[in-house]
Amino acid sequence: MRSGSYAGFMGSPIEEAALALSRARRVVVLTGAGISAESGLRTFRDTMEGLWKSFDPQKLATPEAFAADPETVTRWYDHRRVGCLAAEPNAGHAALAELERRVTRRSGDAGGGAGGGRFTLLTQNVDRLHQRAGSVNVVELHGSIIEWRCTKTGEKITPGPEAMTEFPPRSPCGALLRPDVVWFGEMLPERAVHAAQEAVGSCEVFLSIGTSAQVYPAAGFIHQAARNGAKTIEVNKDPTPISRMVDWALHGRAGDVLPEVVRLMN
Ligand code: BV8
Repeated sequence: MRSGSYAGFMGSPIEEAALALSRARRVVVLTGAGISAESGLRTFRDTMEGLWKSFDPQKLATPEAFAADPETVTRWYDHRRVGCLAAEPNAGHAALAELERRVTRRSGDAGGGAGGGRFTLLTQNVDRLHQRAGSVNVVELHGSIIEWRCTKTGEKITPGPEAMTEFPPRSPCGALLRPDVVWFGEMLPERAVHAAQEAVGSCEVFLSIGTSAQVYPAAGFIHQAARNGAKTIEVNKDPTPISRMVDWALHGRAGDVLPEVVRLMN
């Protein structure tokens, strides 16, 4: 971990991280499954009943798996979809929505530049809980499980809250429906990658929350931000491959740490 002292201020890591966020005009946040854990949604890796412990992602989260067994893949995804719709955003999601409001409310730069601060929330999550918590500038790097799309026309539909009854589901034209997520081996949406690159290229603070930092290209953004001189903060209940490289590693649950960071901001 790089030395944590910030602009001569010597406080605790969380106080220093809060000070950095209080002063930043361009902030990027990356979230992973860990921020939704306190909403009751299982993560992929970190617990015995993690999604990937019970299901091998290469058997379910790839186009090849869908082509080979569309019924099993769509049953798994519809099960998760219904769970996401039944879940509620938690205090961590709410704190990020408040952080966005504070950053974007900041006045123009010293040179009287127009517009307030810029806040970009990059998420690997497909559950749409950030949007339900009030976050506005959300970039869904890996798509959304709430929307599905026709494999023939690309038309998107939003199934209702109840579980599907036909597997694999079909679109009105008769072709298979698939979740509008990015599977392993698939390119991320071009608009999402462009938005991420643009935000990461100019951010002053990069905040990584609830991710094991192992899936690319999402896991590469913090390194790009650090190379561009951004201060980096991690919030995670466990150490990860980036815990030693960040300026401030805040160990704890996102639902506890994030509200405390916002409370400490001036
Ligand atoms: C691509 C949607 C071009 C579907 C997902 C280098 C460059 C580019 C690609 C690659 C590369 N190397 C390898 C690749 C291929 C691959 C990849 O990265 N593989 C990994 C396994 C090595 N990447 C791709 O295929 C990407 N496509 O780049 O296209 C290409 C293609 C092929 C080859 C080259 C280039 C597409 C990746 C997207 C896959 N789709 N999701 C779905 O949801 O089913 S990935 C999915 O898994 C998530 O979206 C997320 O990204 C990942 C899980 O990670 P996390 O979110 O971090 O969750 P995890 O459980 O792992 O960790 C949770 C963390 O939270 C833990 O640290 C835990 O301690 C913490 N935590 C738990 N509770 C709390 C908490 N923290 C705080 N508070 C708590 N309460």
